[in-house]
Amino acid sequence: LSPTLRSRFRGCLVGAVVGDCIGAPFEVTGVGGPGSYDIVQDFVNKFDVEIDGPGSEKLEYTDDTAMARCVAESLIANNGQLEAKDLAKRFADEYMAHPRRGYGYNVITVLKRLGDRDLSDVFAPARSQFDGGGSYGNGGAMRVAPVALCGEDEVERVIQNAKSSALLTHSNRNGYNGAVLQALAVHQALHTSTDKMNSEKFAENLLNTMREKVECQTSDEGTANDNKKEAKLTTLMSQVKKRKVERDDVYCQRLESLCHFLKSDPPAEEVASVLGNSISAHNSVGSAVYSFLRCLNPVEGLHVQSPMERTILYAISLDGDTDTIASMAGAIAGAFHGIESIPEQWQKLCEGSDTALKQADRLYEIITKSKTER
Ligand code: R7I
Ligand code: MG
Ligand code: MG
Repeated sequence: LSPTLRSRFRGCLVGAVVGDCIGAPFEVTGVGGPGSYDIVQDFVNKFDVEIDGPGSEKLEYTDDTAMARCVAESLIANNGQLEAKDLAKRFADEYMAHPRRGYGYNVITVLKRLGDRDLSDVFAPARSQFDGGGSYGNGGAMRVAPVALCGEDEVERVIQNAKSSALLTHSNRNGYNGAVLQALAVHQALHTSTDKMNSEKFAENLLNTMREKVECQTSDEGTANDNKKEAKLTTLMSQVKKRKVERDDVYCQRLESLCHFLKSDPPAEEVASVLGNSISAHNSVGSAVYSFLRCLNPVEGLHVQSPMERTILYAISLDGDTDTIASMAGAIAGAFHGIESIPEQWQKLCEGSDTALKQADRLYEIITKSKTER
């Protein structure tokens, strides 16, 4: 039985929160190399014992959730529409109120400038990052799930809004296109019924959309020039070193590897090295999508109750940027499996699950209301 749309909305936002909260401690310590399932599993197994004990503390959320909340709150306040100015203000206010949530090292410069009341162009601060090249960190992708929930059945709208929401902090093509891919993955998961799921088709469909509607645009301004320069340099270097050349359509490249991996089922180390486990969007979003798809089926060495739990643990086990990869994977998986798939103990233990639940309901009401009015 497929979960209801409301359940999927809830699963998506709560899934993102639990991925962030459970993944966060490992962003600091690491898990000991990709595929170290035992460490993550031992950590989660302690939840049942500790939650009822005295003095049990919640697992705190990080910047991933703090910013996703702003996106959701802004969409709710604007009846499901993405309003860049409003969102910029919320990002800035949130950062000022709680600066110690583990924000990326460079994005804080942008967040401070977004708080400036005289700022006329809210996209300007992001553009001056990295000598004008813009950030390709995964911060645009990690917070984009609420945008996908408001996409209804319009893929174009998902793409446009994901891009705008990311551009407030990430003007590098790989930065905002990572947000687009993550939003498309959530959107597609949300609208795929469980009995019709075919992981290879799911991935191929994402690849086609990215190829036809997103990475095909060669006239893409922004950092196009920097990218060209960078590409030339990369080609030159690789000719010398005879290494792999990274293509311009890096997300299509990742999705091609992903499609191949769904057939070959490589060890976690290979997944982490090819799809990435770092703080850059092009080396993390693919891993989140893969975690969701791979974990629809059992993973040897990972003993869990459900595909949802498996997804979170698997994503964290890839090591590296654990909170963010698990949060993105959790949003996609939650949009597919629904809220019932997330253990209640996890929800209780993860700070901010309750707010995510409420925001999901508000967004669901806005979306269903606008549908019946049309
Ligand atoms: O992308 P961003 O919001 O960071 C998100 C990450 C998540 O893992 C969170 O959990 C949190 O830990 O941070 O923040 P940015 O500062 O824009 O980007 C993150 C990092 O990516 C930067 O500090 C850089 O190390 C790297 N980076 C770049 N490095 C070189 N050249 C991003 N863009 C570039 C670049 O163009
Ligand atoms: Mg974080
Ligand atoms: Mg992170």
